[in-house]
Amino acid sequence: MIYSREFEVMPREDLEQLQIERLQATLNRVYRNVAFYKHVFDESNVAASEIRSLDDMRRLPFTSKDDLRRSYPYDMFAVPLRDVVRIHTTSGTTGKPIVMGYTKNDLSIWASLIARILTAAGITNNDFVQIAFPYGLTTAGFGFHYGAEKIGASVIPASTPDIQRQLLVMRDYKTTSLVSTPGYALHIASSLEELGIHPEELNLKTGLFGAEPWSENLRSEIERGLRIRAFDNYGLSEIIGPGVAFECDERSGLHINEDHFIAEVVDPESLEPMGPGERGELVFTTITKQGFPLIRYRTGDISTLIEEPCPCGRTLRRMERVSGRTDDMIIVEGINVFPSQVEEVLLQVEGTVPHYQLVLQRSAGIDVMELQVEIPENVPFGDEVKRLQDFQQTVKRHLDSALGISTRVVLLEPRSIDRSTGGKIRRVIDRREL
Ligand code: DLL
Repeated sequence: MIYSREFEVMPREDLEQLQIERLQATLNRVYRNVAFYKHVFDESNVAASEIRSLDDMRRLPFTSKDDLRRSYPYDMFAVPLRDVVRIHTTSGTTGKPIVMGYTKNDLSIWASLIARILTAAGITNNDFVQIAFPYGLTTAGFGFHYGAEKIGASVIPASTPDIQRQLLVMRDYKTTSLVSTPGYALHIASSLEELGIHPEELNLKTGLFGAEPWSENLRSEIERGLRIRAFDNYGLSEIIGPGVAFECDERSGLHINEDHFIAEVVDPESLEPMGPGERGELVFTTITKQGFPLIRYRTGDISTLIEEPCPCGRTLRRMERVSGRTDDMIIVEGINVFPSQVEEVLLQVEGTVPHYQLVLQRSAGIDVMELQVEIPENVPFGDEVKRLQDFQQTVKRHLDSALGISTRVVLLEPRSIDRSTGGKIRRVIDRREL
């Protein structure tokens, strides 16, 4: 099923024409309304009027996460604040998050993009859609909510991490579609037996999962455990939230909503465009957003574009599922964490040394992040047990509140973390099997 037939199966030539027209309008707007873009366009000697084809886009400067951090909170907004009707931010609370503003029109487009994703997975107004993402500053909960309402589904905003309540709601309210992270879906699947619920008692048919990397293996495991068909969807807060790309019934690559976002894949080092089928960093330009438009935004996500047409009939190009990151960002329970954030927090706690390692594990679908940190050389290990306990708890408290997830903190003897690779500590050991 196709929600926006007019755009999703538009002949490529028309789609590209539409993209270029929308791009030009966006470039003019950001040049006029966002000081950052006026400055960088002038500096790179490029005028919006000179960008007449998609190839010309290469002349435009990139936008990075750091540019957005520097614009905290509202400097990238391209409309007066009175036109902004919703604010969301990126996850992780250390330092300054990136703040996004949406106009009424942005929200309406966003809902229609989510409606596409749901429709492509076969979800209709006959479905009960249980949204198990948090409803709050981050984009997932509200993003999915309005899209599901738009197609007339019965929306269950079950924004609770409490797995038992989640499952009772699912069983008693006859949920047919689950929207969550893949990790959470696995967690639900593994809890069924424990709570004495048989998958047959549930009415679940479909799952829509995203916000973190996952694999075909994990897909099969979730499908078996919950007896559903599972679909991948991709997005990022800065570009809109969920709603950037989605799987259709073929489930071989994710269709990018190219009538709203222009996708490129570049070499993360040279920033030159990659050839067809080559892996590189995904870069997006928003071409309809009013509140928070972005030009050539570097996502840090690694993927490739699939040029072959999809048997489903959509002409929107596909991207392969995201296979990694160009930086060291990790996603734990749907929350984006940078080791540098952890380091920042550690350094704020008196007496810590920045010799640490993050070890990630997944048990019964739950991600566990353990921070292993060496105690300073001048505190003899084993001494002053109480002091060490206090220290451990202080580190944990700071970390939990800064990252928004619960971290296990383990203290180690000085110089006990492996430094065999050139004296350097590997900051992240990811033992989760995705
Ligand atoms: O995760 C938006 C979202 C919510 C997408 C719900 C899908 C479903 P952020 O918190 O800003 O936004 O995180 C964005 O998460 O750059 C990727 O690294 C990663 N990511 C998102 N979806 C996928 C996916 C939301 N399907 C970052 N596969 C992105 C792999 C994903 N990674």
